[in-house]
Amino acid sequence: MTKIGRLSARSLALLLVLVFSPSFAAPSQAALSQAVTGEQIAPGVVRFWAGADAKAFALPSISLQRAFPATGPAPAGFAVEPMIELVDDITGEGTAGQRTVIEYAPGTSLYGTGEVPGQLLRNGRRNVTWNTDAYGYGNDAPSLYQSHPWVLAVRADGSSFGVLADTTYRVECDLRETGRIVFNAEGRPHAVIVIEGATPQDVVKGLATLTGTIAMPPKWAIGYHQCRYSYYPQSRGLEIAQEFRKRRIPADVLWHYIDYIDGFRTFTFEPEGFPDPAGHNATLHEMGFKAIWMINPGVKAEEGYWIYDEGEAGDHWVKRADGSPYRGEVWPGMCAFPDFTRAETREWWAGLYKDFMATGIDGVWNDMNEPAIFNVASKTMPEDNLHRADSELGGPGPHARFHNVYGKLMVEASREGIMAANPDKRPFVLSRANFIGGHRYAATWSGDNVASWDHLEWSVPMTLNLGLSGNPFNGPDIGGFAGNGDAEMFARWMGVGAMLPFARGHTGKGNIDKEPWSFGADVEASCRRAIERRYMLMPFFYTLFREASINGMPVARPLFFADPVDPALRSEDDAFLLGSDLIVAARLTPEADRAVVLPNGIWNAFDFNDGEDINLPRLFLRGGAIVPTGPVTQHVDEKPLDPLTLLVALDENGSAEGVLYEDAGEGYRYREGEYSLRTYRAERRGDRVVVSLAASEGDFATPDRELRVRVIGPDRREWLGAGRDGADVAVEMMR
Ligand code: MIG
Repeated sequence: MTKIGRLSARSLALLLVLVFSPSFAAPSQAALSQAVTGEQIAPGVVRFWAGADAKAFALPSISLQRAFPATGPAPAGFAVEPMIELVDDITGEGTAGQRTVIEYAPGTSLYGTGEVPGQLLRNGRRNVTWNTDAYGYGNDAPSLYQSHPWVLAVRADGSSFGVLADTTYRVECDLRETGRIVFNAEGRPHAVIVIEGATPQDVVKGLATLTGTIAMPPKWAIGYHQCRYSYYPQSRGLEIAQEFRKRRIPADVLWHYIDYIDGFRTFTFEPEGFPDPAGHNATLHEMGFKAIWMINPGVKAEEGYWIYDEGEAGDHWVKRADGSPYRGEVWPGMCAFPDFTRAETREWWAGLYKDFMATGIDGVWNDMNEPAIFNVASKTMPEDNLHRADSELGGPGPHARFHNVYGKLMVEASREGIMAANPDKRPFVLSRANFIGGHRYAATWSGDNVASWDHLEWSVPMTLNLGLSGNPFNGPDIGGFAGNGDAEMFARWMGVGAMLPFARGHTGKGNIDKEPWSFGADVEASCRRAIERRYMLMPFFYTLFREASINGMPVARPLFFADPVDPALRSEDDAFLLGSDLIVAARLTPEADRAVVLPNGIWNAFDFNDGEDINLPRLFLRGGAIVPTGPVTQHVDEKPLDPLTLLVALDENGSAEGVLYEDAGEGYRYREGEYSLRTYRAERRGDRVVVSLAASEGDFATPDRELRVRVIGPDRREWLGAGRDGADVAVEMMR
């Protein structure tokens, strides 16, 4: 590895400068810099260090799902050779850190970097990992709510690599200079993990082997969610739920936010507006709705409030640097903050969910967990606050080290608590703050966006880049959180939002109503069609979530996944793939209809008899694909999947294939084999297409049901057939 020699010369020079500079004081971070070393930790995955001393001095990883001991030396000729140096001043303000530079060849496109505003392609951009309450963020906001020090690079030839700066400290991820990826990380030395792959898909899967995958969510969580800040009192929420059923707009979940909380004392209910949460939840359940309620981390510092008293007695709070109590202001006034870096505190917090969930709550939303603090310039707690972290998190340290994982550790605790409270159910947690790897505990929404055309456009690339950063279950506030927007914007937002992995309408306090019917009959019709599409595609969505849970492939994928060599797809922001078979070409601008760039190969336009609706995305099915769909239902459990309708597009050889995954949609019996994974295959034989069940696995009893086949050809030509699922179905193709 030639660059190592060059590197050590650099570090040596740096060391000499530092040794002879008058401000040099031992121990120096830079003095730890030696020749870069690499060790393989998985096939195609190499972990680099600034040298043996740096490795010895590094903190344990909080990104990875387990330790990943070295399996051998870096393979000879490994394509990526990072230059890593430890420096005593990474910020220009005297903070020690580590600089990593990775050079890349012309024609390389950069993605990932987690939750970032603006376009998909990240070449030329800069962001800083520092979880931030970023209400109404702009395109130049360096830091949003979550942190993913991770870049995915796709070379001109379609081969790919990814780089993870494996540190929880603040990292400037600087992609402004052509040809160089630069990570400027504060804090102690850290590993730089490089994943090399033949395709970007390989690298994303490689990231999932390191950081884990999402667990299979409850099926209802993939339905449509309705939210607002706030539906108050509880009867208002019920009215909203009833309105969905009355208007025949499918929905699965109604959300409850901070205004249900008694004086914002977390885990309490305000008795006037919410006198009977259990009864309220039961009524929602009768209507086929699930209920999600919000829990915030800040605990009102008030003697006599039992959670505060317990936290005091158990010594659970984050402290100031000098060990005195830290208090910060949030909704309840002055608050204490659980120190989630301690297992003991996480267990305590998890236990608080037992009685809360017993009121019939189905899922939990953790908000404000950057943690957001009011009335301070930094918007968060002092960086020198003390966390008494357990040794597996590297032991005690300053907030600067744990800030970016505060939300992640909180949702880990929340998830544990919910699972303990409802051991037979799959947990659902939504979190505003998180860190790379935290997708194992919580889904994401893209924070307090704005009801503007810009933010509508960013909805797609933000979702895609999060997916490329290992976090597949996410989506924007449909309709925009800040401000009102207008009817056309809302309709188009619903059109695309209903096709994103997490689909929730939401808006902030004081805004106009933003339910699907709030903008008049035409927009209501568009919203109904958009959400009906999601429910017709539910068998497909569910199958894609299963894939994400197994190998980390995102549900929504960038268009370039269809052809990583085609430069025309590298910066496509409006269109994306669901799985690998369906293109969603969204309409994200007022009036004008942008041209859709389609990948090479066969992509057949189709719709659900809703193609005239200008607010809905256009859909294209890949030649060679079979996509499972079902009837419109008002919620996911309303009725069994019958009939099953397969959308079939033939490839150039006249064949197609696709899978359908099913299970109970809840619980864990699928892990004991109670699932159904069916592979369908279509073959053209003369003027007929025969669709057969080619393989079937698992013990889940699918209904004895009708199978409909819709063969979708070029130029919107279609041929229909029907039979029974399990038997061959022949479709006559008239010429
Ligand atoms: O500062 O719970 O991002 O989605 O509706 C407001 C009320 C606090 C911020 C969240 C937003 C939520 C709101 N919360």
